[in-house]
Amino acid sequence: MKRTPTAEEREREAKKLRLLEELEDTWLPYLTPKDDEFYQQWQLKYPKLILREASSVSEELHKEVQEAFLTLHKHGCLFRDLVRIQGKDLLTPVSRILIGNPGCTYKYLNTRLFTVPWPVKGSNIKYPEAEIAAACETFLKLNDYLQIETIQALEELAAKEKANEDAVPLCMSADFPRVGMGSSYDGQDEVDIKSRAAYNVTLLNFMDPQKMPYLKEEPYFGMGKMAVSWHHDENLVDRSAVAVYSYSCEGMVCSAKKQPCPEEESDDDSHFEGRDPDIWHVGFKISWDIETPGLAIPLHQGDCYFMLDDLNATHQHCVLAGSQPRFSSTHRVAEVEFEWLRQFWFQGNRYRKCTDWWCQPMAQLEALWKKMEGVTNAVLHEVKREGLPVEQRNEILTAILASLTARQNLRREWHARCQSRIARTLPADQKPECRPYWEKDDVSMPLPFDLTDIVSELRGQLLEAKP
Ligand code: DGR
Ligand code: NI
Repeated sequence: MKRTPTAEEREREAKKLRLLEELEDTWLPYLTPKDDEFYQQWQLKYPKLILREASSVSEELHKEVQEAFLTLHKHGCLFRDLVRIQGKDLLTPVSRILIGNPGCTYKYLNTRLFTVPWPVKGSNIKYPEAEIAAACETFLKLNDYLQIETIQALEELAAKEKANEDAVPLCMSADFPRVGMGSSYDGQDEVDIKSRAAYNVTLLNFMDPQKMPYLKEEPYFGMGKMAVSWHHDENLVDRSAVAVYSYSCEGMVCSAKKQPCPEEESDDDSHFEGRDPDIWHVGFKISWDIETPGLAIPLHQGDCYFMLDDLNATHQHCVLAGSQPRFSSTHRVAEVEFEWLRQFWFQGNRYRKCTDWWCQPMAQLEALWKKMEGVTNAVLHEVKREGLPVEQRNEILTAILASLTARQNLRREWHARCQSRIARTLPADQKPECRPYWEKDDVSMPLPFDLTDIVSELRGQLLEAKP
């Protein structure tokens, strides 16, 4: 079932189309390290994007992390997600797993992932396999390392910004003590830096391009095949950083492909080579900007990049596929939110493979939810009670109608998501389960799953009562 796009979504889509129209059939310019202006543009327009090449990370950590990726892959812990983008159900070409603090979740593209817990101090997590336990511990170790690197990078950025601020001519600021202008002395900066680097989850990604022949072409710059289209990361703590460890399995690239083609060389724009399609890259652009060139940053085995401060809000990024398989570990400060039960069961039984951590919390949550059904039922009885003053009845009716309507809409949307054609193609252990769900004749449930009749009855009562 198709959801009607919101006004905001329609406007965004129209704006995107206008941008694409403006381009007609020319590409926008983008830069790679082969271009002379590359580093200058990076420093000028993308200063909050940081790259730490593989050589800056210890060989031991590389080895451990890369083994951990392969272990999780071997145990079948990564899954393609059945996400929902602008009302469409899509299976991502990238497989993923979320690892992080026990009880944490991360929602992206309308899909909430639940952490396979990593063994934080004081926890006592059980794993079905010693190898999976070791892998989770490794990603916690990588998390600690990337957190330290992020704090250092944020401190350098703050120092750089401070230096720029101090370079502002004194006449513009002499009368004003510098308070509330970013350069405070109360240690708030330090607190902000720490909290914006306090990664609580990592979202692991994997894709083998040779097994994914239908990748989209990058539409604005002609950067080639994308594993992940242009986007902002969602549901992160405001201005928090994202740190990425990139593990592309290089070293098997066919060198015969590297012969230049003579005809193409004689072309007018032969000086513009573009990015190497065998190498994985991360692409960056400024949102709604077609003046500033985009960047394609090559990512070799073990390279790390960091998105600091508001970079994720002001810029979009995409992942450009190379020719070899690639893993990445993307460390984030996920926001805490709700909406868990349906999200969890929608993902079938995939979590069982790596952890049983969520069994008990989900059972508990479902029991509480069931109590809530009982309470909803009690409220509906109260509205019908004889002798209830009209004002009071209307007050209750108005208060519950909105939430019951929302509840009904969400139930319908999730029921449809579970029934989608693409959902039916998934293997048994990943098949979406619509839960909670119950049939009309289920005597253990006080109210029906489908609230359509109840909602329209309440609407009628409210109209009736209004003069
Ligand atoms: O280098 C990488 O593998 C980058 C991965 C990446 O950009 N992930 N982004 C997300 O997972 C994402 C997508 C949409 C909304 N929120 C997060
Ligand atoms: Ni992203």
